[in-house]
Amino acid sequence: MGLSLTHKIIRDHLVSGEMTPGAEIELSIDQTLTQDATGTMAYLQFEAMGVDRVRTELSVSYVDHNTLQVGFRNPDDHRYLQSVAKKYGIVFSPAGTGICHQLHLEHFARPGRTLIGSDSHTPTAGGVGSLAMGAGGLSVAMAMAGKPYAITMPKVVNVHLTGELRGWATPKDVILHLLGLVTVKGGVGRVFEYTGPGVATLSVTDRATICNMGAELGATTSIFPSDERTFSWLDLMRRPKEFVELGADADATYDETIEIDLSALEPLAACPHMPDKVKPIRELEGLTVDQVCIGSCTNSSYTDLWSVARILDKELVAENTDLFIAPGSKLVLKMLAEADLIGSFIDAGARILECACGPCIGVGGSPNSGGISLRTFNRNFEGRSGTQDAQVYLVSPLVAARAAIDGGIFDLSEWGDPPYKPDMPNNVPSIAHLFIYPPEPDDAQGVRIVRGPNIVALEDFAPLPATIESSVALKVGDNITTDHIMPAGSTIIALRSNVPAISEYVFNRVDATFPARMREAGTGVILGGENYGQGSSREHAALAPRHLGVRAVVAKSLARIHRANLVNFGILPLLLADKDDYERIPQGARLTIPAGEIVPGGEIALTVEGAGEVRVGNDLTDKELAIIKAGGLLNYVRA
Ligand code: MIC
Ligand code: SF4
Repeated sequence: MGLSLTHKIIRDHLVSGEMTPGAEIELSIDQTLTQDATGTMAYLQFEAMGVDRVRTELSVSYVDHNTLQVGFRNPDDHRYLQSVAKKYGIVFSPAGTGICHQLHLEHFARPGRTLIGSDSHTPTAGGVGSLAMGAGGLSVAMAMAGKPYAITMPKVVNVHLTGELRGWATPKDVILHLLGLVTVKGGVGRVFEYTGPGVATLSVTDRATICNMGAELGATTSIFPSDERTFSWLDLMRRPKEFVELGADADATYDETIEIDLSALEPLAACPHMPDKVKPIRELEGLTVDQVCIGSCTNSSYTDLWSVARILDKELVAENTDLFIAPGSKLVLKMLAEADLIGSFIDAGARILECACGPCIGVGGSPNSGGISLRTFNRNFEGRSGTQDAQVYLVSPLVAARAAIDGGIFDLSEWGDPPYKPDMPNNVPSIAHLFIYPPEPDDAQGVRIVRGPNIVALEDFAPLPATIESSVALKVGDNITTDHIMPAGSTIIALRSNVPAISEYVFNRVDATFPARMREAGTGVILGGENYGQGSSREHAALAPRHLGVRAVVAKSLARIHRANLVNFGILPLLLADKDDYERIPQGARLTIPAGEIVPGGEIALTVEGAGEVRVGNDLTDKELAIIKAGGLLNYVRA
């Protein structure tokens, strides 16, 4: 029986377990990446492991999320990250060089390699056939220490592409279409593997856009085969020797199949406030737009911005609209400059931002009150832009550029022919000299780690008690994101290396009294709906609640990375055996959890004041339960 590409890469990296969907497997990890917002904590944890140098083939530390440097905090973090990279054998990408996923695709991602990154959009590297997954910082630290990465063996979905994109439809619309089809929780426990004749019509950056936003499906990852288009990309990126041809066997079998006819797609938008609230652009005709943002790890490649430059050429951004453009990397910026395309951005009145995440994570570029913002990004969660009542729509760069000139979505029939398909230039310049490579091990010995006052030491967590006497500190609904649990934005994200300080913002936009109430109660339990913890990989969404005393999350279902982060920090992830019981449990109810009775896969009865017994199960492995009992992964490893 033939194998899918996913199965082949997993087979080649399998350390333990069997390739049966649902089984726990451990994979050896070739590459890791971190970014500054999750990196400080990941490296503090790596330091605590006492390993003298990273054991991976390649580890890269990017600074891209928080580059505003309002006050000393971010620059202190950057200095810390740079010194850690130097000491432990990690490549360092300084602030402003670009967004981690775009840079990794250009410079380091390799077909057939495993990659984990402390950022949920790490699957972007699936565009070159790398099996790339988002993970919590502690999991990445473990991989840097040479430990395997544990996941649940996913189902593999064959996304069979036929036809070719036409008109204003772009790769962004492929993934938006899929999101509309399967929703933000439809990808949990699955890898989306793209096959079929339509694959050859997509470039590596097109493929990267699709893999990137596969994160919004809740998927373990997404992957494309490594073919001629991959070779052209690696060749242009001056890495032809890193090419290997890779794909599924002709008779590969899959757990599920989804057919997409690329020729039938039309431009789409994800409407406020969820990436799966997808509608055709034509249904938005008449929408006036206050702001347009072009960039982010989803759509900031040269080809994306080439199209934007063509649309903006000899045009002016509408008076009522603000246009931001953030190229994904300095390589993209340099190519645009060499092709003489930056001029059209300037003349059109665009605001050109640093090559960084910026507005995507609410670090600058927030919309006006109640503003309508069209963004080429991947997430439009309520409040994420930094403006609580803004209405954010996710669209392709083509639609975004057009709307910037028109001041909204108007007169679609007059849009004419789109400037698609752009090509890469024949000669791509290099920015390889901007990465800071670590010295040889002997020369790294004496490197001093720079710790400013914002770098706060890790705290020790107590083991799990046999009985948890607590109460429901907060009851939330379905699809709660990590942006709800631990918001970002320039003020809060600057506190990522300071857990006591950042904990004051847990659930800030849901219930600002949460931290104070937790401090008073000492411990607490969160009651969640479906897909609790979707979105980012930020482990602070587990770590900060743990700091405040959260000992368990009881939910209808949990998102993959967040569930892993809960385990890593010793919080029990419990699943309601009967989802209807959710209605019976009010916020504030006292409850008793007989934690000592929990066995992997088994059920226990919680005693809930006023509701009697409520049965909860779990999908923990023996090892995960042992980690939680120890009070978290660091304690477990130390023991
Ligand atoms: C995001 O897009 O939400 C982030 C910011 O990149 C996060 C990581 C973080 O919170 O630092 C992610 O996607 O994992
Ligand atoms: Fe950065 Fe946004 Fe991509 Fe997250 S989704 S890595 S914040 S650009």
